[in-house]
This record gives sequence, C-alpha cells and structure tokens, in this order.
Amino acid sequence: MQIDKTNISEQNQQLLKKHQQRFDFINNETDDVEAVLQKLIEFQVAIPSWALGTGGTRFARFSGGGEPRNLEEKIEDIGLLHKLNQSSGAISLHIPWDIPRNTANIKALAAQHGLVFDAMNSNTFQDQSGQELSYKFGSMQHTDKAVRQQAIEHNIEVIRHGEALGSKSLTVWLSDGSCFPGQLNFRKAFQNTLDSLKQVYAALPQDWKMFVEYKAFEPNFYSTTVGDWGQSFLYASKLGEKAYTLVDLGHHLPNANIEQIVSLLLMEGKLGGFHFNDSKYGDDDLTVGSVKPYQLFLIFNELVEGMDARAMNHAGDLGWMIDASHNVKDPLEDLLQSVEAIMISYAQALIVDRKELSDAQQRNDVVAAQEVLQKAYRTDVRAIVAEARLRSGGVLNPLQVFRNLKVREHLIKERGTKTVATGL
Ligand code: PSV
Ligand code: MN
Repeated sequence: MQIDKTNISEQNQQLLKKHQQRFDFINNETDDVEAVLQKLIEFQVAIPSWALGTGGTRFARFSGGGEPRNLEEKIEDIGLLHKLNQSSGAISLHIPWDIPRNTANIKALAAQHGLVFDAMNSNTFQDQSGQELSYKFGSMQHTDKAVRQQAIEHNIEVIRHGEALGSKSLTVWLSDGSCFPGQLNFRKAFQNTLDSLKQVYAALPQDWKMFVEYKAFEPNFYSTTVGDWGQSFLYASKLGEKAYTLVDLGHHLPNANIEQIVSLLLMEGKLGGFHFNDSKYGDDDLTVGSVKPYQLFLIFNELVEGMDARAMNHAGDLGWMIDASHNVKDPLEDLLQSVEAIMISYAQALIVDRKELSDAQQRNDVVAAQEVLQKAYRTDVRAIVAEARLRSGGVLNPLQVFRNLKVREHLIKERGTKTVATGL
C-alpha cells in the first residue's frame, strides 16, 4: 500500500479552510507559535517493531488481519504512519523477534520510507527455541555464570545488529527478579547484574548509549532486580557516562509521581530514553493519553523545563518511543492516536508561561502556579499540531485519512486475514 503526494494534497484540500480558521485563532491567542511549530516539526517518535500486530494480553491474541508478516512489512507499516503524520520517522527493533535477513536491504527500505533505526532492544526475558540455557531464574542476575555469559553475548550480538543498521543505542530491559521471599539474595542479584551490564557496556561503540529500563513488577511479583528509577540510576551511574535510565510510563507502582522522577533524572543528566503508553492499573500498555492525559502533560512540562535548563536538543538528545500493545484497536490507528497525544502534550508544554510559573513558585503562590499550568493544558493546540504536519508534508487529520484511504482493507488484501506479527 502506497500513499502518494496526490492522495495527501487531495485529502488536505477538503479540510484546509476549516484548519486555516482554527490555526489563525490559536496563532493570535498564543505567543511565538512559529517557535512551537519548529520544535514540533523536528520531534520524532520511534515506533516499536513489536507494536504493529494485535496482541498484548497474557490470555489471548485476536489478530485483526493484514498484520505485517516480516520486518520488511513492519517497516512499510511505519512508513505509512510517517507519511501521514511526519512524526514517526524511526523504528525500534527487538532482537531476536526482528533479526534482519539482509541488513543492507532493510537499511535501504527504511531510508526509502524516511525512517532511521532508533534504540535496539535485547530479549533475555524469554527462552528462544534452540537456546542452550534457560532464563527461568533470570538472565544477568543468574546464579550460574554460564547463563549470565549467554545473556551478555546476546546483548553484544544485538549491538552488532544495531551498528550495521545505524542505530546508536541499546535498551536493556531485564525481567530478572524473584517471585517469592527468600528466592534471591538481593545484593548478589544486583552485583551479578551490574557485572553483566559492565561487560555489555564495554562492548558499546564509542558513540552509543545504553538505556537501563526499570519496571516495578511483572513477570516477577516479589522483587525485580531493576525495579525502580533509583536502582536503574544506580546501575547507570556505576556503568559510566554512556549509560542512562529509561522511563517507561507503565513501569511504576500506582500513583508514582513520574514527572518528579523525570525532573530529577534530567537534573542529573541521566535520563536517556522514554517509552510512552498509558495505564490504569499496571503495565497496561494502552494508547498514550487515553487514560491520564493531564499526567502526560505534566510529564512533558518537566521534560521541556528540564531539557531547557540543560540546553538540550528536545528532538535528538533523548530517545522517544511508544511502547504499547493493541488488543482491541487497529494497531496502526492506535499508534496514530498515540503519536497525536504525544504531540499535543508536547505542544502544550511548549506554551507554558515559564517566567510566570517560576515567579509564582518563588512567591509560593500556589493558585497562580496551578493557573499557569492549567491554562496551557486547557488550550486546544490541535490546530498547531496539524499545521506542523501540514508544513512537513503530512496530512491534517491522519486518522481520518487512514480510514478514507481504506489502508487496513488494502493491507488485508495484500497480506491476508490470518497473518500474525512477531512480538508479545
Ligand atoms: C517490558 O514490559 C517492556 O516495556 C520492555 O520495554 C520490553 O522491551 C517491551 O516491553 C516489549 O515487551
Ligand atoms: Mn518498555
């Protein structure tokens, strides 16, 4: 399925007049919209290769039809998203789910779709067929050195795949931990994990980063060896300057103040990457902004404030990625909604009156501080986000165009109804 320039301009034509009215209104109401537009145009959110199929629960998987059958088709799917929104210009691969059969061809295909390779993800949370040693009792924390060595070698192999593709970072998420009290010596598990991570770190190319992703629970339910941002920060600090903490929005205990975590990690120069999703209970992996959009805005508010305080480049200095799964929605529609939610929250954070907020904080004027934040949050910035898309060659309303052009129907025709994409 191809979406060409004619499709895009025909679709935009129908909405242009209305859009112009909306954009003119917000442009008059808001300071320096041009600067906001520039930042939105630059901002790209990577799409994970494992989120293009229907999947996600431990109990069942209901394939929606037309799922990508291989890495080439996954790249094509992300290419379609990027054509529509011009904000999904990167793909994040999970190995071994997505080992490229022919690296040069995969690289060329991605480039053809305007995509670059974001962080590479290793997998020592499952046993693969033919794998010599099991990860049942952990990987990098394992009591048996040989298991740890196998996990180290897998991560180094992932780095090598990434180097060939032009990726610049490795995300390590370990499900290591314990299910019952007494099962683990916490200190030994930490030290084994640190030693293993050190060996992977030593294999990083000079210009690479390592992201240490934490998660409070699941699949282990008593302890997790990289269980929270403090532990991740400890590993990252001990590893060195190329190691950072990665925040996945779904990986906290209920009601954790993620915006405060983000602020302090940025202060320490140790926030490296981000996995966006939303949740009500645990690691629900729901569409970004679908359950707690105000929290998303508050997180973006700290991201913008913290990045500006360190003169960081919003688009390039952190790894931005969606990490969601899709049980009942079309995965591509869901991803379009997620990217839109991210762009909206980012735009709202960009229009926060920083001077007024800081003055209110200094005076302890709690009411004024809340007003500043909520003024931005309650501003309808959708026309600014749409204008950014228009200027980058995308469509005004990605979801509507996806449906108008019958993208899913085309994919089903091309690939069939019974295809199942790799992932969880
Ligand atoms: C774990 O829950 C996680 O968030 C990690 O990022 C994994 O790589 C990903 O989900 C895929 O299951
Ligand atoms: Mn994640």
